[in-house]
Amino acid sequence: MALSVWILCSYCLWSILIIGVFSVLAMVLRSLFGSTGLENETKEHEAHYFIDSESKEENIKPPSISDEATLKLSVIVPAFNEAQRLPSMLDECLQYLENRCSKVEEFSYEVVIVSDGSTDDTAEVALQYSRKFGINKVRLLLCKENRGKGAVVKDGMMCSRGKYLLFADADGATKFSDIEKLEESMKDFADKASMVVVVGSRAHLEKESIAQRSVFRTFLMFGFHFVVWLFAVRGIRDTQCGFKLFTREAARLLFPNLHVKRWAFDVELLYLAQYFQIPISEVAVKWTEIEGSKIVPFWSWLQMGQDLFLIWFKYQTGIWQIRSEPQNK
Ligand SMILES: Nc1nc2c(ncn2[C@@H]2O[C@H](COP(=O)(O)OP(=O)(O)OP(=O)(O)O)[C@@H](O)[C@H]2O)c(=O)[nH]1
Ligand SMILES: [Mg+2]
Repeated sequence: MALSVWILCSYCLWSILIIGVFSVLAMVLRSLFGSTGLENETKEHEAHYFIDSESKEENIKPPSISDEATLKLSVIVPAFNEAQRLPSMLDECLQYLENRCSKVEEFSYEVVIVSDGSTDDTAEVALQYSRKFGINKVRLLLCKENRGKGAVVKDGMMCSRGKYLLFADADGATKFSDIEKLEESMKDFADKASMVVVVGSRAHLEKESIAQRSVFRTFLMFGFHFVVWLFAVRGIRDTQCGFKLFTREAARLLFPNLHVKRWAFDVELLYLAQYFQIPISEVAVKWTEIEGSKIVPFWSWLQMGQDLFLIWFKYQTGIWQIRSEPQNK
């Protein structure tokens, strides 16, 4: 009797162990070789629609990045459960943009808020602004399931109308008027290149943030810098700032090539920009630490580390192919 119980137990244990090993192996293999086709990405993107602020129906067909620009500036705001932080960011941003419109005749803009799977009132907040400013200026792109910051910034970019495209975080951590500093820097390249990327940077605030943060977060930050340097991007001090400006030509080339859906997408964008030898300029911006970060300490960093490795591995092995032509009709 005792022997048969022992055999049964060890059989169960071995089964669990084998299933566990195979599951882990399957996960690793799926993340290394799983479906990452850009074609799928495009289909996913096509599934989104702008929401009409009056009827609240998904009935406004999005334009395409491959169309000619019809506005000066598009601001893409990824927003996941941001009902609390979004209003003050939008107030500041829209006040600045409206002010500029009234001063400069040829200036025009749109703000594209992209919410995916938010469980709070993020969409309702966005629609309030859309009603107030009109759907031509403020529009909501909605997706039912959560897809990650990288995926939604891509969605927003792919259906923007601006000559210049900025993505800006919904927490309002950056002073919006600092966009002028980015534009100044962009002008420096304007004569030489139609494709330019200008990234906001908090590198000048590093000493301050080290003093404020715990030793553990500082350790993770340096670890992250090292892994970025090792696997993907060299020469950019702050890859993660949520305030980046692109010319339409650069966005047209970079975003269709983007695979990473979560936090490390900025690194992939810069990796691609360096691959295409697109000039990248880093500009210091004002930055305020805002409560309510979506980053989960340690786990988000672990996920970023994995994505950084995958960027290196998948491009090196050719699993991810880079399309060299901009998306044109
Ligand atoms: N739509 C969408 N937006 C997201 C998602 N994850 C993050 N975001 C947005 O990305 C922006 C940055 O998120 P934060 O939580 O401020 O993170 P962070 O600025 O990188 O890090 P902190 O320095 O800790 O603030 C915010 O606008 C978030 O709403 C997501 O899955 N979907
Ligand atoms: Mg933030």
